[in-house]
Amino acid sequence: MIDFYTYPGPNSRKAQIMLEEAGAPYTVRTVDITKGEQFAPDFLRISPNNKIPAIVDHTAAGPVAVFETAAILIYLAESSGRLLPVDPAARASTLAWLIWGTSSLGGALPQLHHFVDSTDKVPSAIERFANDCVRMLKVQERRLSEVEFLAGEYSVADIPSFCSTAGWLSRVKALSNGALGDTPATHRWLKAVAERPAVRKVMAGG
Ligand SMILES: N[C@@H](CCC(=O)N[C@@H](CS)C(=O)NCC(=O)O)C(=O)O
Repeated sequence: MIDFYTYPGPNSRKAQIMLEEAGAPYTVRTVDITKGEQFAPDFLRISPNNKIPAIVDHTAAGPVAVFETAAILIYLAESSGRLLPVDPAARASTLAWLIWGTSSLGGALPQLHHFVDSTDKVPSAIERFANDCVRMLKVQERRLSEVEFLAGEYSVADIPSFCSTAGWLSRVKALSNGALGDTPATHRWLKAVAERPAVRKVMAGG
C-alpha cells in the first residue's frame, strides 16, 4: 500500500495519474498547503523540500519515501514495470522528455503565472517567462508533429507535460500575441492522453 501525500493541483495530478497507471493501491493523505501543513516535522521527514506530491511505499523491505514529481513517476514506473522502456535508447529518450516536462516546461509555467497574476507587475519577468513558455510549447508542438507521443509510444514522459499543457496552453496562447500560433499536433496528443482511463479518472477529480 502507498500513502499519497497531496493537495489539489497540477503537480499532484501528475503523480496520481502515474499511481493509477501503475495500478498501485494507494491511500490519499491530504496536506493542506494553504494552512502550512507541508512544514509539519512528520511531513518534512517524507518531503524535506516541504512540497507535495510525495509518496511512502510500504514495501515488504520497509517504507520507501519519495519526493519530487519526476522521482515519484520514475519510482512508480520502475516498481510497476509500466510506461518506462528498458531498452537504453528508448529509456534515455523517455527520461529526457519526462525531466523536460517536470523541470523545464513544468518549472517555467508556474513562474509565468506568478508574475502575470502578481499585483506588482514586473514586465521583464513576464516577458522572460512568456517567451520561454512559448518557445517550449513550440518545441513540444514540433516533437508531437514528428511522433505520436513525446517518447514515441505513450509513456511516463507524457504525464507531466500533459497536466501542464492541458491546464495552461490556452492562457499562454492568449499571452503570446500570436507568437505561439496553432498547435494541432499538441491538440491531437492532448485528446489521446485524455482518453486514457487513468487520466480521465484523475482529471475528473477521482
Ligand atoms: N519540484 C516539485 C514542485 C512541487 C510543488 O511546487 N508543489 C507545490 C504545490 S503545486 C507545493 O507543495 N507548495 C507548497 C510550498 O511551497 O510550501 C515537484 O516537481 O514535485
